[in-house]
Amino acid sequence: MTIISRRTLITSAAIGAGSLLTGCDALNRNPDFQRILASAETANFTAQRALGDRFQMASEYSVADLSPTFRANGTRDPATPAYAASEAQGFANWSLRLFGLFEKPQQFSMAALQAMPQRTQITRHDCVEGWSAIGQWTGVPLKILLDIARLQDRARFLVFHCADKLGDRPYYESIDLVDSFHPQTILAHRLNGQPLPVANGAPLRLRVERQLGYKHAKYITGIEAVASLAGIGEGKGGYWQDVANYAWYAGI
Ligand SMILES: Nc1nc2c(c(=O)[nH]1)N[C@H]1C(S)=C(S)[C@@H](COP(=O)(O)O)O[C@H]1N2
Ligand SMILES: [Mo]
Repeated sequence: MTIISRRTLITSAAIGAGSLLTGCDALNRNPDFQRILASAETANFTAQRALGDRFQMASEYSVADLSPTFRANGTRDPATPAYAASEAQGFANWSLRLFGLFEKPQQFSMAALQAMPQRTQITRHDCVEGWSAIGQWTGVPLKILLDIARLQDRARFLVFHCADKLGDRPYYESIDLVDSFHPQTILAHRLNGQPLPVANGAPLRLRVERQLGYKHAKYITGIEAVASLAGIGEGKGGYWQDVANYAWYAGI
């Protein structure tokens, strides 16, 4: 659904980015910026908020605000033979594959991801089931990986493929390029200063801080760049969208 023109989008994004976003100059200089705007145009968020708002930062908290324990939800252990074998090795053999519409598809080991620049952020996680928790996450900003792999011109969404299945269906999620390049969107491998627990998505999970809990894919094995979500799962962009009609855009 598009209720505003491309010109309005670009203008409001430039205003939003210019006035609100830390690192906005970097985004404006980013060669992907036009693609980012185009992906937002197809997103079903325009009725809820202006594009400029989407570039704002989520609130960050202090160590004193941390929840005593960070609850786990959904899959707490993928428990497949392959996952168990990797867990037994401390996930030393885990690899993250970037495939689909990339100029230079990539495969990263956990060691390679951990050697990259990291971001640590204390944020509040909001689950639609009615609970919240504040946790400290450390990981590599997704933008760093996208700058290495380079999106092809047609890419509009990133699909996160996960190691767990609910019943016979693999969990998956997707985001547009506004969230993909957002400074707080990271692939986290640490929670509260410790290696990410299995229950919370070890060894690698998405933090996409302007979105509800179910968008934060755990146990990530691959990131696929696509032009459309139509060919993935049943085409609604995520596990819960396909099975229970959850909204694809879950901005908070
Ligand atoms: N792979 C995978 N990712 C997932 C889920 C899941 O079941 N499998 N559940 C989602 C939901 S509904 C929430 S609220 C969060 C829970 O993250 P947590 O277990 O760290 O609390 O993960 C999300 N990501
Ligand atoms: Mo959730």
